[in-house]
Amino acid sequence: MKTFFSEDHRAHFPQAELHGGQFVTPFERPSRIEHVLTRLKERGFAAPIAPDPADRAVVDALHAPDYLDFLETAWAEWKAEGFEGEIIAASFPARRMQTARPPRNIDGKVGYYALAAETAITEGTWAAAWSSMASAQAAQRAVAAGDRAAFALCRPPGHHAASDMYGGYCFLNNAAAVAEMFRRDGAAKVAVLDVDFHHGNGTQDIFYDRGDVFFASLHGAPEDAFPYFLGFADETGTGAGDGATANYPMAPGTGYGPWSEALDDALSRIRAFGAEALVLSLGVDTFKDDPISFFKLDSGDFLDMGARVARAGLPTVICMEGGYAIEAVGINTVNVLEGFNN
Ligand code: Q9C
Ligand code: ZN
Repeated sequence: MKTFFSEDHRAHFPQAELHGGQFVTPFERPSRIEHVLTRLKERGFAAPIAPDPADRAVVDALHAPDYLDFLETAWAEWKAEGFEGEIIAASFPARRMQTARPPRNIDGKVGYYALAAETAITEGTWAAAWSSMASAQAAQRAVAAGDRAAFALCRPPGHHAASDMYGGYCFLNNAAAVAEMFRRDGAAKVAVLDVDFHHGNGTQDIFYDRGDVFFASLHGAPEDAFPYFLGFADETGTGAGDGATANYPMAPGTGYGPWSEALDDALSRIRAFGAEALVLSLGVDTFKDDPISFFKLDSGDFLDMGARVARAGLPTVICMEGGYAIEAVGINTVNVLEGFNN
């Protein structure tokens, strides 16, 4: 299995994450990736391939033009306003406020486009997010050209990014772009399976009214876990997308027994849907020692996870999402790939 990866992820290295009322070093940090690269090498995977630039048309199909403009220009506007720190959202359009028009002021714009305040934007965020998108797209092209599967070592992650919102460490929705590319290449139906600990609200939102892309997510129940306001079991899609969304919210302490039952159910739904290609949003923050999550998967469980996903028998692009138990992120991620391969 080829890995696609861009060193440009390093341009995004915020110093601040708002966590528990303090600014801490972000959980989503560049070193996460080093552990994956090291483990890939140890386990005999081929050297990562630097991706060609991303196709802008695919990104334009998923994200709103004003949102993309905002991401590209936010840092310059923030500096021009005289702000000294990193970009952190502080004012949100909450209940019964206006959501139709983005403010002119950059502080207002930031709140308009943010879905949460933990995620900082910095000078290099756009370049890094664009490179992450490029890795995802390159992995899709490898699979479209005949590879059984490919791994996009994306950073920053993407699944919380909606058409016009960033947050949860995500800016551009890499997995959604891969699904869209499979459709453009002629697959009538595509599935996105999101096994990150957190609900893939962005991906769900992008495809919620579409009948050509099935979205399934296994995650910490919204009552207890970020993003809190989406990912309930009764969200099943709308319009042409009615029945093409499946959510599996699970309680604190959930281990691999019940988790893998949900996985099998999601995979059988994907089979019944008739998907011709699969995008795996792979977060390994389901690991028992993850610092911000509450599932109890062991490292060995990730091998079995990969094997079960492979049994779907579909051309598959695996996109890196979350995972914050820094030392174990490499082992757990590569275990999924090895379980898939064997
Ligand atoms: N301060 C992904 O796994 N909540 N995003 C932060 C700790 C946001 C996770 C809680 C978690 C976002 C891609
Ligand atoms: Zn996550």
